[in-house]
Amino acid sequence: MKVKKWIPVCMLLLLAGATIAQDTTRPQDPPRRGGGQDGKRKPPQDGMVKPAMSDTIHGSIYADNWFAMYINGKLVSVDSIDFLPHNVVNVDILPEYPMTIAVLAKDNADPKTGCEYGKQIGDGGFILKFADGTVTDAKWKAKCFFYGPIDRNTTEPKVRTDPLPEGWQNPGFDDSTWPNAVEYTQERIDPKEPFFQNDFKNAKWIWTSDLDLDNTVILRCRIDRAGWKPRWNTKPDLDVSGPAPK
Ligand SMILES: [Ca+2]
Ligand SMILES: [Ca+2]
Repeated sequence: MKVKKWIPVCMLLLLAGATIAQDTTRPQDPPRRGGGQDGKRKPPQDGMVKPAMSDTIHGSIYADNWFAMYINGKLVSVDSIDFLPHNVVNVDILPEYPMTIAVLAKDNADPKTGCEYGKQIGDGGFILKFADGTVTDAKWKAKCFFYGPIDRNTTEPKVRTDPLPEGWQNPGFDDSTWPNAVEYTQERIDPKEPFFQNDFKNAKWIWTSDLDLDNTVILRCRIDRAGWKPRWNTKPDLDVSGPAPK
């Protein structure tokens, strides 16, 4: 009976060994060349042209402390670490112009007090660069929706919270009356190590006018490319419009 029990265990171990062996021989991701296997573009099927990796651009984003980014109304990236350590998020983006970028960015702040670590006032900061030349700067729009502690009073802290406006992430949203973003120096933000390991050249640190007390902000920007047309003619059929973060 003991022998019978050992047979399945041995088989499992053999299978596990085979899986591990397969994993160790898995090839590295190929360089970004686009098209089908071996980097060769497949011929169109019935006139269909599909987007390839060679149509995508790289993007790097760093937020103090967290962000959710929408492009043309679709959620494309969420900071995978909400608090610490400060991290850089690198993403592939299939750009379509005009391209409206809308970012919900949050400093680490208690919703009831606006403070962190008990009674401390923390600061925010956001920077982004895409390989098409898109960078954060004072041309972006920025508005605060969670402010505090009011008057920097950390003894009896009070906050002001406004609901996020309907459709804030969509291209058609009217942000014409919003203030422009404020640029901050690298010294003022004091970014941590991952920032220096990524390419943010020409990008500026932005936030609203109060880096300390404006704790939740929306940052928006529209990138135009006159005459741009997609190389592909296929459109997604799936629905990825889910509930937006608050
Ligand atoms: Ca703060
Ligand atoms: Ca912070």
